[in-house]
Amino acid sequence: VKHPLSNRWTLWFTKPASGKGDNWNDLLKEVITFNSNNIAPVSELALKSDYHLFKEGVRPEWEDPQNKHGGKWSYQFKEKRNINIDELWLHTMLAAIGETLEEEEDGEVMGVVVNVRKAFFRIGIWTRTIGKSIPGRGDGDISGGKGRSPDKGKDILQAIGRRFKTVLKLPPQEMVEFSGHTDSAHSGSTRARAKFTV
Ligand code: M7G
Repeated sequence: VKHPLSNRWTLWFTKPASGKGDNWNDLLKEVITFNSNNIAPVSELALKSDYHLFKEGVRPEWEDPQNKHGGKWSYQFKEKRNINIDELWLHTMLAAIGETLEEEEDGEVMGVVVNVRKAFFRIGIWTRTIGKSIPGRGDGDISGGKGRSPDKGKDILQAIGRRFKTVLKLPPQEMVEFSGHTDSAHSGSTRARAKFTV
């Protein structure tokens, strides 16, 4: 059994001592233990299972206020036996956590998803926008809310798509597809028509 991480990791914090009387044991605190080893690897999940890793406060649903104007980049691996889905999913999660999929100011990436289906594994990256301004947000002309020009929204998404492709180690001729969640909801499936590809 290949686990996503080979060790459990704990982040510790040492509180600054306030005076001479402080003892080390009271200052040293466990902040969080990332116990990935207790999580079943994707390769062992039953068909129709998903994992969703999202920013705190965002539910992995189209309906969430922070997703409802957004979309996703996705890729389907149809040769299920020939790919190491555990490693691909780990690298996708690490790219999301390490924030290497976008520039800090973009604020597009909401989470990452893996779907286990009969004919394929699908990995997706959910974005806050589809590269257009969000009406009624009062955040200016475009999605980022920091004075992006209209074309910049789509450029940002395409840059995320290209980085996604690198994380998945896909050859140039393989395309990742972007689709809006609204289309996914209307078609009743994620297999909605792609808006663009890279
Ligand atoms: P999927 O798992 O994205 O793709 O959607 P699949 O068709 O390859 O399995 C499967 C179904 O799950 C959809 O048709 C919806 O019924 C339901 N579903 C999936 N998502 C992500 C959502 C969501 O965000 N909101 C709602 N309401 N249903 C969803």
